[in-house]
Amino acid sequence: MKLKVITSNPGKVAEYQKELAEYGIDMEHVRLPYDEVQTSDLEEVVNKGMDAIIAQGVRDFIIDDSGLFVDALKGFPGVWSAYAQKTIGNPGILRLMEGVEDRGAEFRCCIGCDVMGKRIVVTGKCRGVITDSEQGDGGFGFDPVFSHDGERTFAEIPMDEKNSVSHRGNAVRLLIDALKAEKVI
Ligand code: ITT
Repeated sequence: MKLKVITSNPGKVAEYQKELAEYGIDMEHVRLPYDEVQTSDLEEVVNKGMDAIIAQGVRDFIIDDSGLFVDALKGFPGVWSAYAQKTIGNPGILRLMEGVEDRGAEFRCCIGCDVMGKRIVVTGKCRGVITDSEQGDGGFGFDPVFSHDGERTFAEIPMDEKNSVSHRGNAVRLLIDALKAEKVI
């Protein structure tokens, strides 16, 4: 089976490919612009995005809306993560966290999957901390400033290890359960 991953972010496609290949699912990277509504709810962004894509006649796809929610910043950048990453970047996040003792943060990933006429929406989470400096050059986005174990950042660990604990890995495991329940795989 082939599923389109509709995203501007090749890092996401690589993570999906790694996790879903063993179920005989091939990922095809597709860049297809669609309107992302601005709300504070990842699942609403995904559901509205899926409606917009289906309205264009596209089927059998995955979209993923993710965000980094920092406790001390009251959940910022959250649903505005892509904008924050493009504007202030990781140095900006580190500056906002300068001198802040509470380093707690949570990555969340909401996956919307349209497959064989069914709609599956699942959300995975991963708790961790914001580091004091950027570390590592693997991964993408906020990976160099997020550590799930308080020792190494997501940019310092292999993709397999990131997937075994990450928000996206957890969301993919929920997606696999749902695909099995729907007898898609
Ligand atoms: P889309 O085209 O799929 O929307 P995007 O990169 O804009 O791609 P999101 O809006 O879902 O994706 O992501 C919000 C931001 O969070 C974006 O800057 C990502 O780089 C970052 N991000 C998402 N998942 C991440 C991960 O696993 N590790 C680090 N940063 C991540």
